[in-house]
Amino acid sequence: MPRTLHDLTEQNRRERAVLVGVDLASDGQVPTEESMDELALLADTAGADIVDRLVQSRTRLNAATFVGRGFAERVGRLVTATDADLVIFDEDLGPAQIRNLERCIPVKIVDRSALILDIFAERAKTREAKTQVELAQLEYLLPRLTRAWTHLSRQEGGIGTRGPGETQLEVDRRLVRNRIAELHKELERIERQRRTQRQGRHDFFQATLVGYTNAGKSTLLNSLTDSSVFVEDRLFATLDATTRSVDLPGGPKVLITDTVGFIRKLPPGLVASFRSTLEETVVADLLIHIVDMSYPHYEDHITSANKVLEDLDILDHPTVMVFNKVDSAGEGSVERIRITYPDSVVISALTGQGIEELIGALVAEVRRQQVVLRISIPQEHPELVSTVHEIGAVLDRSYDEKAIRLVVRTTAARAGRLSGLLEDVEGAAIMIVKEEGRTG
Ligand SMILES: Nc1nc2c(ncn2[C@@H]2O[C@H](COP(=O)(O)OP(=O)(O)OP(=O)(O)O)[C@@H](O)[C@H]2O)c(=O)[nH]1
Ligand SMILES: [Mg+2]
Repeated sequence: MPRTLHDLTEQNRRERAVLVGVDLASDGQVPTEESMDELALLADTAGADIVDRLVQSRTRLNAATFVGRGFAERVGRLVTATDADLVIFDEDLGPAQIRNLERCIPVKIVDRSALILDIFAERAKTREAKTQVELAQLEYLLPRLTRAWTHLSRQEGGIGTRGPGETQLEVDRRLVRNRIAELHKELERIERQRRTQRQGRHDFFQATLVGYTNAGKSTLLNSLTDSSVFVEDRLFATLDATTRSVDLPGGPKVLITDTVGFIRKLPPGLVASFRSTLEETVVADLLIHIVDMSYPHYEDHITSANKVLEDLDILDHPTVMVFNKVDSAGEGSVERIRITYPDSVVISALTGQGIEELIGALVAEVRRQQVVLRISIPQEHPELVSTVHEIGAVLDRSYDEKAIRLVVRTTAARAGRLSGLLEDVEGAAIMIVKEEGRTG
């Protein structure tokens, strides 16, 4: 559709946003200013200029309007005075709250989840990421499909309206639910494909980079592999999973996967929707948890990342903590980390400092986990041979009258899973012949 120059300039104009937060007394949360700084960064990433930010101190939230009504009116006046296009709240708002706030605030109101989903929508490039984002957006939209949203249908583009928002608004919930069901099916298809791709990877030790967004995960993968995964000083540069093989000097070949970063207050449903991308994290033998140590409140990032890992049920997976950006970290931070995280590695993915130590730690971890098994599969169950192939590298195979005998190199955890599978199979046996960690 041809666009007039006017349209184009209108479209390219960055939106002007007012940020609003609440400082709840003693909620034990992140300092509000930190959270607001991050909200500003998110808004900037989404394409908005911040014209002002307001924080209200309260003892508890106002159920009807989130902030106090008087405060909401103040925000409304500020919006008018500053010619702002939207107001972004640092917490999630209920549909009724949005409706009530709209009585005092004459512009679009967006909450933190909507903002994050918006960034994801813009950044999603692959079919998988797009499908996952659309699903998360619709799950977010569904309970909010009320008349309050119809004002958005007149808008074109802009924060909070990208993606399905503008087309689905006039559509009723049933249609949205149908679309959600379709997307679930589509994701199942993608997940199956992904599983097929993953076959052939079982021979190798698999590590996945996890951590807060912008911690330097992609930069580290690049520096370990000489590849060029997209790196940017913006939030959520990566929304896909990229796997590269890395020859650890003096060690085995391992596969390292870079994936989507985490953030505090991730929209509910986003983790669930990104299940297929995050599956790479779930199947990993090792998590490499990257932390940006130049950020003064990095502990808070660790907590937020751990919360996502907990949601994925992998908080207790073997993990190496890696503190990145030591080149721009504050004085004394290395000493503090050495005390509070004695087994961690301090690096700069950018300058290469500490990378050798990290490689050493990875090699040690691979050795620690690796085992060699002798497995005996009864002739009546040849199908179990492929199950064995799915857990490790088959080094040797022989046959006798009764059994197929395999020698397999894998990890202790995978061996444990296999052992569980073979438990009830009569005549099957599994035996550890070598724990590499012990014998070197
Ligand atoms: N000073 C410094 N900057 C770094 C270092 N490592 C990464 N960065 C910068 O941090 C920013 C984010 O890096 P990425 O590698 O994109 O971070 P990421 O963890 O992949 O981020 P997401 O994909 O958004 O989750 C970029 O501007 C990098 O150049 C480092 O060791 N030192
Ligand atoms: Mg990245």
